[in-house]
Amino acid sequence: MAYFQESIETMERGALRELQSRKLKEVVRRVYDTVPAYRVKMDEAGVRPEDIKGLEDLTRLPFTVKHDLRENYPFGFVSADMSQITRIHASSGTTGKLTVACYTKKDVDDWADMFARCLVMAGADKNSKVHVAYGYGLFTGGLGAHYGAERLGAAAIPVSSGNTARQISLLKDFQSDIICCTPSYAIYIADELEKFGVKKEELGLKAGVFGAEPWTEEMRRQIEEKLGIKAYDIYGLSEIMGPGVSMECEAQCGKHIWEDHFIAEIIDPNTLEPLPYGTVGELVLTTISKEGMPLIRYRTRDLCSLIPDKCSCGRTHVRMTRVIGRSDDMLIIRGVNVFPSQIESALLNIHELQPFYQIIVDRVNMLDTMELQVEMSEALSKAEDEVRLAVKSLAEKEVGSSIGISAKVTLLRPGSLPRSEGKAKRVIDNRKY
Ligand code: DLL
Repeated sequence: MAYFQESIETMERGALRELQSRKLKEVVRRVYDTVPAYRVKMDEAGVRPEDIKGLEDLTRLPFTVKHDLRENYPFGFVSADMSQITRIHASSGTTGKLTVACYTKKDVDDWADMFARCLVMAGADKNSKVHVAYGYGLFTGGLGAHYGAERLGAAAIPVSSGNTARQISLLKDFQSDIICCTPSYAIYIADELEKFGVKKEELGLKAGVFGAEPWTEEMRRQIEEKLGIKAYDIYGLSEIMGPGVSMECEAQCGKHIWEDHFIAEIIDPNTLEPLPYGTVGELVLTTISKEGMPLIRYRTRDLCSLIPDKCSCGRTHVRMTRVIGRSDDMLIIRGVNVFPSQIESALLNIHELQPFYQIIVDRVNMLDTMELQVEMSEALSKAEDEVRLAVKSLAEKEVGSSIGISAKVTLLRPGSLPRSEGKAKRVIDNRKY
């Protein structure tokens, strides 16, 4: 079994908890002394740094939410002296104002280690060539993967996203064995191969490190088949670090969260009470190593559960299941909660449909409506009308039984929908609230 930092990745759980306890105390003291917003929050909650004696006191601490960061835009949550900050990223999200993340040199160093651990899980080593097709910009994806590849001693290829024709010719010419991009961009690249007359066998790819958006097992199957690779799920968010907070090992049964740097909890997003292992709720993360912008009990809004069992790979760090969606991306249609990922699963189980789809929600005569526009395979687009009708009703039936409400499926010709080079925009909600 290959590891990047074996003694940490396989650390005995008792020792890991001890390490977390010690670091938690330090970080709480640090933010109380250096971040006025945390001092206010903790004073309001009636908790002082000396009350935190270890992990068992974690739940006494107040939560941090995105709104706190926006209110203190841009640098209100910085805990280090600005002279120590060596990197600034930001994510735009959907609501406008940027969320800023500041890192010291040590933070960037730790991040590189964590991404290097992730790459090893995907089978990379120092002989690897890592094609980085995450955007570089202010987004954390590109540089996160880049530094991880370099830390491993592999060759980082900073292609960034976009210009798909060039991506394909570089993949072919350089024979990169690892590709890093969003799953929706991976499927786009796979789809374009044919157009450029390139066979998957002509590429040297062995594995992909895909994340930054929710995706499903059905999407994994399609990517693996179309690119002839093993597709791994990687998770992260700018506020906490960027990509590599957690990733799947070769067992592909949940993503190991690097617990020497983060403490993970699952809470009920309504009552805010902690939930036991195995129950789906909102992931809350505390950073225990960061210097630039440590965050205490940060509510990610991402819904998943934690798997504490020992993993066959030998790593001891807790795993998180696939993120089914963000609580703020959940659609409420005719009173029913629906996640786009449930729709993706249902649609992609039908072979005649392609992984390019859009969910259009509207309100007609006071009633919510949902239309699923999905592209047909080449074969289906050339088939008889009756065959298409049969596939359309099958899709409507599958979606209906999966989410519990009816949706109209519209089959589109291949290539009709806009392609994603980064995070896919799946939902168009035309309802006026
Ligand atoms: O998306 C960081 C990243 C880059 C992760 C590349 C993985 C790969 P943000 O732009 O701040 O950072 O968006 C973070 O994206 O809270 C999740 O809702 C979502 N997300 C990230 N990875 C996954 C994943 C990056 N594997 C937000 N599955 C997070 C589902 C994911 N959702």
